Amino acid sequence: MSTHDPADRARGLLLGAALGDALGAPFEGRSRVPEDLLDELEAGTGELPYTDDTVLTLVLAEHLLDRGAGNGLHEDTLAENFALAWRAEPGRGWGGAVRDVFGEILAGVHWQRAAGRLFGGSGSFGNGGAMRVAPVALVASDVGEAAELGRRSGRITHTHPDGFHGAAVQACAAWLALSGSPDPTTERRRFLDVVAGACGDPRWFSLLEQVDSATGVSTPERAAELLGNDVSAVGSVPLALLTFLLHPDSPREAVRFAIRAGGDTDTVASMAGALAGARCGATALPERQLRRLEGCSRLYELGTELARR
Ligand code: F2R
Ligand code: MG
Ligand code: MG
Repeated sequence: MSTHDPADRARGLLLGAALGDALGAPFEGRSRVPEDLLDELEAGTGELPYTDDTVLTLVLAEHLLDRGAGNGLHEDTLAENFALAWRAEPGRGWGGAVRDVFGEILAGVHWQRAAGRLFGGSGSFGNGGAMRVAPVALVASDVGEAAELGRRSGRITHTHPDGFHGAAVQACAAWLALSGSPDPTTERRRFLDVVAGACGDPRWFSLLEQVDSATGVSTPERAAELLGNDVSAVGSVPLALLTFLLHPDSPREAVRFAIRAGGDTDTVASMAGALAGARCGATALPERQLRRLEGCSRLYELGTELARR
């Protein structure tokens, strides 16, 4: 159920993202995730550690808070902070190429050059820009600004258009989920059209059309067959948006659906969890799971502080 409390929504966005990441992480790379394994994880009592997705989401959220209202982001500082976070915690399950970018940044290479020369100069099309982008929705004043901040924060490591437009799409979806309009329960098509319009890239127009066509699916497996579930932005952001549109009023169901679709489970569940968490608020997240979530208090505080700004 949606909430009208902005602070609850902001906390829901950050905590939903982290919870999706932490619950999805044990299954990352599996083609299928049986329901009983997921039930077992949910019913457990141990800590739920997060991965690279949340490490970078935290860095971006802290950066936006430091910058203050209306000041957007500062790429050089953010690039350095991303790289320092990688160096501090190299065991968080990072993408293969992005580690090289961070290493080069710390060696003094400018982020534009380090990211731009990946893959023979085409840049990374991975979902790393999209997986960390949701906090920009907390400072953007409209969906257009969310798209712009999404593209700019994504380009720091992902210079391939698929990579940074993917970040813009997830940023727009997070902004709309926070704002509550268009309503994803009654205006799915309009929700996707606004995201596509704000992103403005023709490739994403057609990918979002495919999301619209997939809203009739009945299983996560079929959703993954139709939209993909891999580490590329085009193979994961559409699945995250579909997941949210199918379960807008239940962050728990959204996260479960994303994980059961297999593939890049931590990342798709994190992106879908951010969207459903933003709409429904932290109060709609399973309390038992939040108590087990690594970094829960810091994420809660950051949400509160960002909402205050
Ligand atoms: N890396 C992982 N998971 C695997 C290891 C986890 C294991 N449990 C462990 O603990 O070690 N997950 C994380 O990576 C994804 C985000 O990746 P990101 O940040 O986009 O990284 P990168 O390296 O830029 O891209 C990922 C891969 O995509 C392929 N690729 C990208 N652009 C390409 C291009 N232009 N041409 C060809 N291939 C390209 C490469 O294989 C990259 O390594 C998230 O899932 C996060 O959870
Ligand atoms: Mg990860
Ligand atoms: Mg992942």
